[in-house]
Amino acid sequence: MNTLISHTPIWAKLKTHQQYIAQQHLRDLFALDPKRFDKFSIEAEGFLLDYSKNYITDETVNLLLELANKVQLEESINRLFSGEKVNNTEQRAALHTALRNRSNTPIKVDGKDVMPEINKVLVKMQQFTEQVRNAEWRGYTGKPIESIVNIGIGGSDLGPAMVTKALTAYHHPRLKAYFVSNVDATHLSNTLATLDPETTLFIIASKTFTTQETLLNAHSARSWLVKHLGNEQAVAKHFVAISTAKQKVIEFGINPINMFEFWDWVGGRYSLWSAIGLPIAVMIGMDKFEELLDGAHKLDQHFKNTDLANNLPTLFALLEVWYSSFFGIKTQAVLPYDYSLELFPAYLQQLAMESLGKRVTREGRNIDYSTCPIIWGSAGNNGQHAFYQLLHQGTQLIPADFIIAIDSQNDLNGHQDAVLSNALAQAHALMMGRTANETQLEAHKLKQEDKHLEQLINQIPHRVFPGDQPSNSLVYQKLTPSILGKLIALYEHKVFVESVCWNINPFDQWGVELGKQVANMLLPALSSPMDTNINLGVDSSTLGLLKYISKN
Ligand code: G6Q
Repeated sequence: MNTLISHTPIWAKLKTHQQYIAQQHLRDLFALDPKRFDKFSIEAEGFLLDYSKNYITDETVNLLLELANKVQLEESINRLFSGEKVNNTEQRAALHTALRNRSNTPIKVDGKDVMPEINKVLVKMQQFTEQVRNAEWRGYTGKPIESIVNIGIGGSDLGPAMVTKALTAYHHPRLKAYFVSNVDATHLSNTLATLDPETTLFIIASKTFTTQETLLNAHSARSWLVKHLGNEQAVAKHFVAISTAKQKVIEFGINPINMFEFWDWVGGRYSLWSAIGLPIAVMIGMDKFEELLDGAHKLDQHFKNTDLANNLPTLFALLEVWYSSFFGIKTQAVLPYDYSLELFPAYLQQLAMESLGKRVTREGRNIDYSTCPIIWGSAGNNGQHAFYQLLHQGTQLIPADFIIAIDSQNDLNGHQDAVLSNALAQAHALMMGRTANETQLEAHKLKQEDKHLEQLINQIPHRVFPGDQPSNSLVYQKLTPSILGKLIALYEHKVFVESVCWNINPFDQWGVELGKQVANMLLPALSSPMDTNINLGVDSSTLGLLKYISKN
């Protein structure tokens, strides 16, 4: 598109509409329309999405859908699914949907159907996971594997770590999973300190097999293993690799037989559906891993085949575009009221912020509207006793996603009702707030209970809650592999829809590449005594820090 979307009539209409709607309080919108919940909630694919607590009316939704049509969202969805090179800066397809294409219909990249290769790797994963789980795969000294250590970072860590944790209820009873990502030796050392080398299996997960953090951790893990088991040959029984770079895996010393392949059309943060999901599959079994894929596939079908007005990812995304580009929000909270999803906000941070944290269009033009807000959050109840204060009485507009499981993975008397009442109470209180009048009434009530009136009256300004914080509530029955697959796919497609509205490429990550490049440039200056006259071409602050650290 040559014209920036912000210079089109539909954008102007949304801007004008925003000025009108921003003057309403959310509680007034509810007072005006008692059918708001019925109107602005939908049930699909095992979810109830209640988006009624947002700054929207029928007109808003219609205008946002007009925007989606203007940017030709449906055409873009088709391009994504059909294997077109939608990652235009790297000339690659983005086919995470093919990895979970359970219908097995052919999907072509450069004229070649990718499904046979995908299925081949799935079969290899199945054989391997069964061997490990059934204790047929044994360590060098003949003992069954008990600990799985995934060594990877970014996309090769966050997705598998989040899913593995979320599905703890499905873990094999003999196996424990660990995820080592940080290059600070403390991460690996603390993990290894608890492990027995004879029963530990390392999964080295790196798409490129060049990532500094992962390779250093992998080499150190290898030395630890060889030192304890006394023979290089032990590596074959304790190391497997997941990568697109076969030669580099061989150079590391892992036999390609123990390598699980994936392809350059799988983006790091979209890769948990590929062999990168191996630690998940080992922990929960291949049948459950396939249920995760099945769930995601069902959500893919929903996204592809449902009209935009009833399309979960599309509605979700349009709301965020609305807040980010028209209300100028800077941050968005993700609040799972499902402890199993403890790592979901961190996972989502990468998915959204690495995909949408961009400032030029697909064609490389500077954009003049806000894109991705900062995504943050933590498991619901914990957050209430920490940062929710700012949501209730701080100065910023912060939309929130409440992600709510009706049933917990575990059943202890009274616990789940407490979780649910807190979730609903918070969404309600954030939206309604409490006015000065209501606070005063409460003060008088408290006075009758013999509280000190003067103090209560002085507290009124502090006890007023403006409310008017919008939120979505996404409710499901229980976190099964299938529901989790759907949830992740829902957010993946949400990110995609936003990228289409903003006309940015969500599948590259030049910011990550820059970090890798500069760190590699500075590394030699730290690993040997520093020549004080060295010209690294860095600013005086960085040079000063380098010299100080090198000296000490
Ligand atoms: C993800 C990013 C990035 C990547 C890591 C690890 O989309 O590209 O987070 O996953 O940098 O890269 P490797 O898998 O190549 O080690």
